[in-house]
Amino acid sequence: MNPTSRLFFALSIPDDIRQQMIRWRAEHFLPEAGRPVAAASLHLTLAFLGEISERKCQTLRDLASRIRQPAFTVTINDTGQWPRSGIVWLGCRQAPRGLLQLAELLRSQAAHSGCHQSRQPFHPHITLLRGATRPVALPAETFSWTIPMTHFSLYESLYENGHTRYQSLSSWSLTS
Ligand code: 3AM
Repeated sequence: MNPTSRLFFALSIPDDIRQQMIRWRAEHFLPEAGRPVAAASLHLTLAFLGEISERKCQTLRDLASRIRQPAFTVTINDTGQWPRSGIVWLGCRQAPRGLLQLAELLRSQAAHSGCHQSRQPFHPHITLLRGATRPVALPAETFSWTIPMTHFSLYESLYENGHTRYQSLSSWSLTS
């Protein structure tokens, strides 16, 4: 790892569901709607940590490893756009309590360790398109993906050859 790294905690999405999501996106959005996020990069962010030192990262890893929380199921059945941030997303009409609790805990541990946390309320989402600053016609929610979340992960955001990719550094189990 570099002396500082751009890190975030997130839930990973199983490969078969990521493939279904990008198929749905290709069927419902014109290419000019925005820049598609690569299938391998689809994830649900829990807490963004920013550019942090190895030491701070180790502190946050230690705290993450002590989290004892039951696994939960996320149903992805909603879509929307935030034109100001240029994001088209997939999300859930009703976020499960376990997801909100996990994000809240990771975000408060991050804040206590000096990682600035947005004041915006946490809105769990999977970013599908970026650069979507013009309003797009949102298709009807003809999908419902049910995902059992059995672990959460720490990711590094790497910018290489003009592309961002996310690399999973560690994962921790949610108890079943
Ligand atoms: O793909 P999503 O939106 O879930 O938007 C960035 C991405 O989340 C978010 O962290 C994830 C990995 O890059 N992110 C980037 N900069 C951010 C910031 N300054 C941020 N979230 C909050 N504040």
